[in-house]
Amino acid sequence: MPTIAVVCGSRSDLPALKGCFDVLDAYGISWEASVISAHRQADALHAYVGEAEETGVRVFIGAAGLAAHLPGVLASLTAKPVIGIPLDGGSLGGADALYAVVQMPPGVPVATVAIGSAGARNAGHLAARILALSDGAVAERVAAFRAEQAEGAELRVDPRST
Ligand code: RP5
Repeated sequence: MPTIAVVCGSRSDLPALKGCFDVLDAYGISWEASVISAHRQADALHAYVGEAEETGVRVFIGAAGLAAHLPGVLASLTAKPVIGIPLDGGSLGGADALYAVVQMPPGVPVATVAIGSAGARNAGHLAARILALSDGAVAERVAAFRAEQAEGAELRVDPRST
């Protein structure tokens, strides 16, 4: 039973999501990824969300490019948290997808992360933080990651040695 359902609109989106999968794996969080287009496979998307909820999915991550309605449609179909990743496959560099994902009407929230692979990694981190609210083991891993990250940020570079 996966804890996180990642849904993207096309197989062409999968490479941009690798960082999301890597982050979830690093936290030891179970996930499954599905390619289901909100525009091309609306009925299948509706059915999938119902099945995912029945199997215990706790957070949905939706990723799409162009007129990226997938995360918003996920949020219309579930009361679980939805994280949206705008992807940058189109001629507008992802601004089109960003606007589509972030500009949700009141009452249908999508927690929108950055465009592309940086956003994909943050979707994994944000999902972990949501789970950490009720899962002590995940909370410990989130804390450990933050500590490691802070250590890295403390590195000082001597300008004379560069
Ligand atoms: C969106 O259209 C997908 O999420 C993808 O980012 C974009 C292009 O899809 P393909 O034409 O590559 O299937 O729905």
